[in-house]
Amino acid sequence: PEKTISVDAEPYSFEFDPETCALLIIDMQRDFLEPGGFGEMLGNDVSQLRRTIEPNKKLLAAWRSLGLKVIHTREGHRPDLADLPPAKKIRGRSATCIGDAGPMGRILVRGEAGHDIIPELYPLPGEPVIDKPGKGAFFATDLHAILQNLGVKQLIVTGVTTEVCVNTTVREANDRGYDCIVPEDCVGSYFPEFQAMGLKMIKAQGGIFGWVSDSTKIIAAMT
Ligand code: C5J
Repeated sequence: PEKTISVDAEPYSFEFDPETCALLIIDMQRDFLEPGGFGEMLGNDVSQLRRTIEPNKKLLAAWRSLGLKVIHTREGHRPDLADLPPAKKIRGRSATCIGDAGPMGRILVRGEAGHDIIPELYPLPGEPVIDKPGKGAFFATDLHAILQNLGVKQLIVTGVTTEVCVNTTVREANDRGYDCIVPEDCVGSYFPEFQAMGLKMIKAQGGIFGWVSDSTKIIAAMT
């Protein structure tokens, strides 16, 4: 039986049926979040991302306790790098790029320690993990097929980074017909101004790509 829950959100309340709403956690990988990882090696302040761990943990625990659908993504490439576009590889003209040896194994290569999801949010058996080569989680993956097969119509999108992989995924999802709500305490950027604008872009113009809220409001509405 359908059950509609209403969450306080911007630009207006988000209505959803938990049975057809999945929690989609984007790229909470060790290389982006952990001290000593690739992100920090590039000079980024990982604390800007680490503040999202605790809220994500709470939301994930609430979602799991109700037996609802959870999907995780990881950004990365095949060990032979055959799926790495040259345009992505040469980006930044950095001495160290994707596929090179990094502090936690080869950078953004599947199977390496740094590519894996942080232990705090580690997927449970049965929770799909989408390995994506791009920013958006729909590009060159089976995410859309999995969501269709599960009967999912709406998504709670969390993870990192707000302006890159979260924003791209929300835009891709909305074009494919999914409603997306983004809890701002569960998404992070290395750059505070991009965090603010990345969220503003989603909810502008009457919610052009989706809704913005907070995990405490979503959890409160569920219980
Ligand atoms: C993600 C990135 N996950 N910023 N990647 O946002 O390169």
